[in-house]
Amino acid sequence: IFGGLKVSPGAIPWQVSVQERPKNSISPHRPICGGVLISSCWVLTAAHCIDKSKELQVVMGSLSLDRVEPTAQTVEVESSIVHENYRETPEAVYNDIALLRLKGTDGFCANETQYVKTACLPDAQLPDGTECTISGWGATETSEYGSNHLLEADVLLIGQEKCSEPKVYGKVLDNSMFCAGYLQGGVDSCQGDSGGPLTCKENNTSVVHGLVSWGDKCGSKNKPGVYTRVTEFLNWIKSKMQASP
Ligand code: 4AZ
Repeated sequence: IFGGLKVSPGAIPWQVSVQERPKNSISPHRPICGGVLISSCWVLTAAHCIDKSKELQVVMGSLSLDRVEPTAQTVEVESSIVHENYRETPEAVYNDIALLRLKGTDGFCANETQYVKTACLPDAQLPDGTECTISGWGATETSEYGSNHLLEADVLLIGQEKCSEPKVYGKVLDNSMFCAGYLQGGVDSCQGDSGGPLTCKENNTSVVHGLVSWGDKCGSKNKPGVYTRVTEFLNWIKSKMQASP
């Protein structure tokens, strides 16, 4: 996160760290992406975070990545479901969404606490200019390797027309994504934040409208962050969650 502030304990309890290691290895898991807890056993993340050859785990309820906090819950990923139309081109990333099914017994995986809670799914898109919050452990203006402490920043939703202007991203955007941030630059998500939440408050409830997906560098003028548009995938999310035994 560029232009961010340290998150206070319990302020973003749906944020998870998605971590990988080679299958059947004894090496520690390595944080690769963010994710969003949407029910006890399901996490939303970006499709481009998923390497099917790796073992994944999810850490919830922790602000720090360099020590295991007493509030942390670590759960293995049982399976990952990548969107069928996920596609990367040199210009953009399309349908960048995946679901992680956590290991657990009869619908019980994450324990809800002050530090671990689910985010709500949206009903409908919000107007351009709405203020929302992004968070993650990704690269910052001072560290390309990311932050040990979870950071957050406020960003504004940018309309599709504005973000498709030639000086911004041009005609590569589709309805599976939207832009958020500031055209003057400075405040943005970055590498390592991918898959993490963009939430907006509706009636004092945080609703996940976006997942960190891509952008041209980070914090640059006329290059805002691009987020997976969760409202476009509500039927996909619900059908995959129902179909999974
Ligand atoms: C990345 O490389 C990435 N500024 C993620 C987000 C943004 C840029 C790059 C948005 O994963």
